[in-house]
Amino acid sequence: MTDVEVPESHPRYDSLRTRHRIEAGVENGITSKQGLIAEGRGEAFDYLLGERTLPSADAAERVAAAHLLLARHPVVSVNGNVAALVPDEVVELATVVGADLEVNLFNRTDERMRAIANHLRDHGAEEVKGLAGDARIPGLDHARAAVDADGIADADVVLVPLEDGDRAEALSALGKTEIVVDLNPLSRSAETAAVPIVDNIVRAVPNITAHARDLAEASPAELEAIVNGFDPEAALRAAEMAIREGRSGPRAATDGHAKHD
Ligand code: PTJ
Repeated sequence: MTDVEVPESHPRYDSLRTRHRIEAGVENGITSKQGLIAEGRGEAFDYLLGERTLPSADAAERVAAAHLLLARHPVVSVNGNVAALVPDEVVELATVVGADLEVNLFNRTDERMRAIANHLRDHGAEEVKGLAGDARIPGLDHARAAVDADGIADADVVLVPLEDGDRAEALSALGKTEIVVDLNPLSRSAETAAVPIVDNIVRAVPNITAHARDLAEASPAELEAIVNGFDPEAALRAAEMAIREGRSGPRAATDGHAKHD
């Protein structure tokens, strides 16, 4: 048993553990109540994807690592779901690629901004941006537009997991290279991104870090070749096909017997 009282032998152990983390995030003032709904939506897509990283997502995660390593100023944006699900993992990724961590919320409140920043510090972050909120993303309403002048406003590459479509579009309109992690391949954020990663954040972030470690000695020319060889539309199509055709879904994974838990 674990701290969340789910036996590891349970067929849906990973998904239940993820759910409990989001619940705890809400209880600790980190995750918004809407974060629960977003998690449910994500779970449904993940179930259809077979709860695994597709080869197309793995390729996109390698491209994301190459972008972050090439960047002048990479920033990893953290919202309430990301902070609850992968706090250690985002701190590690930011360290490996030399990125800033910035709290950036859809439902922004000062309390939640502070709670998330403290939570990331508890998980090893030295500096957390976002609290100054002294710059604006044009074209968005007040709270969602707030970013740090020396953070996302200055970044050339931003990793924005579980982003809402409007802000994803606004960020990409600023000419920033946007890497989006979203289990829904049809979402506007995924469609807007230079690098859409259709994978669960709990698998995607550690895998981007693993690719970044692997590419640590690569030359800029090698990294650029990886970035230039990527086709975002093909990555989205591959994920959509996997969902529609169910080739990688739970039925295939269990040899014809769908899981009913
Ligand atoms: O903490 P805040 O205030 O910034 O709010 C964060 C949420 C996620 C609540 C907010 O941005 C929101 O409402 O997002 P949406 O519009 O519900 O979109 C969330 C997207 O993330 C959906 O397309 C989900 O399928 C996807 N998603 C949910 N859980 C995961 C996920 N993608 C990857 N990994 C997950 N674990």
